[in-house]
Amino acid sequence: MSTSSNSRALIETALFAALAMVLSFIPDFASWITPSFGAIPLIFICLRRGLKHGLVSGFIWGLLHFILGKVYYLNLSQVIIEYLIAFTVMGLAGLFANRFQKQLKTQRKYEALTTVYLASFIACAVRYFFHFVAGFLFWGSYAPKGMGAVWYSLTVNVPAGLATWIIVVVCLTALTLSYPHLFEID
Ligand code: 218
Repeated sequence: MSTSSNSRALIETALFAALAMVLSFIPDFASWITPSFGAIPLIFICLRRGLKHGLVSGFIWGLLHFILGKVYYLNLSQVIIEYLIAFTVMGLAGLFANRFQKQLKTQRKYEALTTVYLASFIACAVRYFFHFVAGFLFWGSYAPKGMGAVWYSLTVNVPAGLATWIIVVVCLTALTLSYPHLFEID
C-alpha cells in the first residue's frame, strides 16, 4: 500500500469518526433507549476499511465525547468503560470487511447484506454489553424503586442496542443496494 492510500484511509477514519460524533448530537428523544445514530457512519467505515481503521475510528468517536463535553460522568472506571472501550469495540465490525468486499466485487448483494447484519449485530452487541456492565455496576441507583440493578440495566441497554442495530441495518441496507460502490476502495 502506498503512503498516499495509507493516509487517505486514515483521513477517512478520522472524518467518519467526526461524522459519527455529529450524529451523537441528535437529542436523546427516548432517554437511554435512543439509538446511537453515529453507529451508521462507524459501521460504514468498518466495512470499507477493515478492523484496524474501524477500531481507531471508534476510539476517536469516543474521545470526541470528552473534547466536546458530551460525557455522562459518574466515575473514572465508568467513563473508561462507556466512552473508550464501548465505542472502540464497535470497530469489531471491521472483522467482516474482507468478506463483505468480496461479496460486493462478485455482485452477491444479498449475501453482502447478511454480512452487514452480522457485522453490525456483533458491533452493537459487544458495545452495549459494556453499557450493560457499566449499567448494573454504576447506574443502579437510577433504577425504579424495587427493581434490581442487573434487571434495570438489561431493560435499558438491550432495547438501546437493538434500536441502534435496527437503524444501522436500515441505512446500510439502502446503501448496499443502491450505492455499493461507496464501500469499495478505488
Ligand atoms: C442503565 C444504564 N443507564 C445509563 C447508562 C449510560 N449509557 C448508556 C448507553 C450509552 C452510553 C454512552 C453515551 O451514549 C451511556 C453513558 C448505562 N450504561 N446503563
